[in-house]
Amino acid sequence: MERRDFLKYSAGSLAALVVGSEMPWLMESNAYAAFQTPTLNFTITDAMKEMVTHNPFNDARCYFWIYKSNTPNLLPECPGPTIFTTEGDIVTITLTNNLDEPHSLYIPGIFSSGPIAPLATKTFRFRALRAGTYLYYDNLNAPVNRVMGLHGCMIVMPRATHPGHKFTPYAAPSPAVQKLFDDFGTSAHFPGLSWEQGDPATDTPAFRQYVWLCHQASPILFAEVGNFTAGLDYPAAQFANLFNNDPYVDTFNTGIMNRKPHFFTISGQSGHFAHNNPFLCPNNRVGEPVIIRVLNAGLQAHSMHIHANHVFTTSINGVVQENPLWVDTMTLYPLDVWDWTVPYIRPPDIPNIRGIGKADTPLTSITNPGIPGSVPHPVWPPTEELNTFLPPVGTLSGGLTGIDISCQLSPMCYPMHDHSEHSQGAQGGNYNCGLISGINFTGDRNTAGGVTTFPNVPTVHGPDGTGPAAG
Ligand SMILES: [Cu+2]
Repeated sequence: MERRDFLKYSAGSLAALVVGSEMPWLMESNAYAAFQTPTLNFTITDAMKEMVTHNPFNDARCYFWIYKSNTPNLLPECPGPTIFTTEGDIVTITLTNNLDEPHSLYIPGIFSSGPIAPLATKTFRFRALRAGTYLYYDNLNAPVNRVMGLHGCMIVMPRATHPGHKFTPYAAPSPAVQKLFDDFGTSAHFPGLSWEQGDPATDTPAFRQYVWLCHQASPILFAEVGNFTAGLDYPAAQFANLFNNDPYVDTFNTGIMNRKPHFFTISGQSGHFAHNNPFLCPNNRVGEPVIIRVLNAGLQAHSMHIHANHVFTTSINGVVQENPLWVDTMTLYPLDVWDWTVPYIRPPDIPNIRGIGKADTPLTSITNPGIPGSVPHPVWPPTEELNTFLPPVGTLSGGLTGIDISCQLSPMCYPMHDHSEHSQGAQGGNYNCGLISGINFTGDRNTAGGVTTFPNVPTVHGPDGTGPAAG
């Protein structure tokens, strides 16, 4: 089989397809690179993907099976594209199987293609029955086909509105969930915008939402599956056992690597490429609540710990919660699907030089003494970070180039990481190579100076055009 593509890094699987009726809730949001398409047209095929380095010098590749959208301009990725549709819409989908064994597309509670034979093409229609978050995947030879990469996220937005109430992600929200969304932007503890509200003045989209689709990838086992006898399914029990239990081998002395996952991804990216990616990692101000759709397409659990804000778990596996848990850590089992609603309240543990949790006191910047414009200011809104550079502006790298290596501490970045520590080092690498993302705070829309104006930020750039000029 010699048709495998090499996947190009495409800004982190933000690629989204909008299918069905017009959806102004999405179209007015410039945060999503969404392609409107009347029908879905997927080819089930294979691909090689660069996993963590994104450079040609020490690349780290993995073989995948993927749902490749045939929509022009949409780069193929693993996971498959995020599908947006609206409750009640009828979706037409054409599936072509380019692999050597039967494959399928399955959406729990909504659609099942059944087996599609090698080189066959079939067209189906289904109705997006119920608003919510869905994992779509190949349910044949479970869990092999899904874990090999044949999966993606589908979001069904509700059509119904509830007069006198604000918009939620659900057609029939529980009273508690409805109250939560009604409170955004109107109650003392959630000042700012409601979820459905945008603000062009601050480039804030309405209906802010993100997808964290977790997955684990084993380059050794996936290659073994790809090279397995054509027309035969790789034994599923053997796959699951090797994926989770293959014993440790001394890679350094043997040159052999074991068949456990080496890469742990959120929406196809890990480490820096997941954590500092504006399409995966929310960048918002206090007062701009967001939804994060959290899914697990893999075969290992992740204990997702989010910093800065506790989040409301408004839906678990399709069930809108009567009493949404307010959590900072929650275990995501294989095939789990949640909605996390992040209130984007002011983080309670803002450090200043008096310690964490101390009352704000106007303070003189001690990190950049002598910097013009460095004036006394509190730590919130985070103008402190915008005006703080570590090391201080003007610090030159030693000897050769003399580049200014100061780095601006903005935005305020809080991690979401996995307390199941196996996912945090990839290939024995450092902590930030694994399954990690986060949420960023770029200001506080309820505080003067926290919305758009940061008068203390130096705007002059250095001679190389990339860093701030000294002084
Ligand atoms: Cu933690």
